[in-house]
Amino acid sequence: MACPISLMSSKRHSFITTDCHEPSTSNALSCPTIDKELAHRLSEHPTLSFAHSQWIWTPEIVDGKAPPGSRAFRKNFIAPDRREPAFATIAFGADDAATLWVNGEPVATEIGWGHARSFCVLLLPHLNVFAVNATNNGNVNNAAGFLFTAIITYMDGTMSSLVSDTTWRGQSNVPGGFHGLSYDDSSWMPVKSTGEYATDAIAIAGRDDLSFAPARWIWTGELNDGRAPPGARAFRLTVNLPPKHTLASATILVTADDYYSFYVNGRFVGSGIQYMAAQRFEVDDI
Ligand SMILES: [Ca+2]
Repeated sequence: MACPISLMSSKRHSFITTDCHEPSTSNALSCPTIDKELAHRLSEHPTLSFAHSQWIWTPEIVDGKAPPGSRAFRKNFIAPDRREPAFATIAFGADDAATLWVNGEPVATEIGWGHARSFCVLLLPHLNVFAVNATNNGNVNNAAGFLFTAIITYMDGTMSSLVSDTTWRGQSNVPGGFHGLSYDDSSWMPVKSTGEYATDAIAIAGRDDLSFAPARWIWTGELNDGRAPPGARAFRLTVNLPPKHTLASATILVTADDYYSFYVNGRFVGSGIQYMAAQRFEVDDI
């Protein structure tokens, strides 16, 4: 699917986004290039996956659990073999939320990790800095992690991958200006990896206005510290349209821990059995 591209700034390190709605089953994003010669050299588009990414957090994490709060992470990327980076295709997620900057420019905030979007960012010729403010929610120690994958495309048309691993550095607070290109992180500690558990199962979509970013996990009032008795529960939402509006169709993303059946106006729409793989439904004639 060809995506219209919008260039947010003419600066070399500007952030580029695509406007199109790609199917959530696709994890290939047609990255833009402002260099026509590079466009001719590219024989394929980067395909993102978390398969080789590791969940990382500051060393305070024990048995996969860390105190609630925000932590800063950085990765200084220097291109190998004197190759000149052109752009990066990036996806990331966090337990529970993260904001990414590249070379001091904000890219996006992702909440959760079940459904990651992909982003394209133009890179600098030499050093490029990826900086993250990741937050673990809650009141007590609980599961925490940051997950990142990127394909770096070089001006010669070659590509390499960059993932979250123990070469990243972390800090147990978030210093002012930590996302800047010139910030000195040499005193920061290497992060701790909690493994690759289930990372390759996470879907990465093209940039899509329909995402779980503004959504919250919900359950009945029985929920206590994220846990609830086993069993089926029913949920309903009534949508009241503004005056003079009629409804024609709906595009829906849905998932559940552990499984669900979904209905619209009494009609069965679909079901899912795995909370890390959301379903997308198009419902017409409603
Ligand atoms: Ca958490």
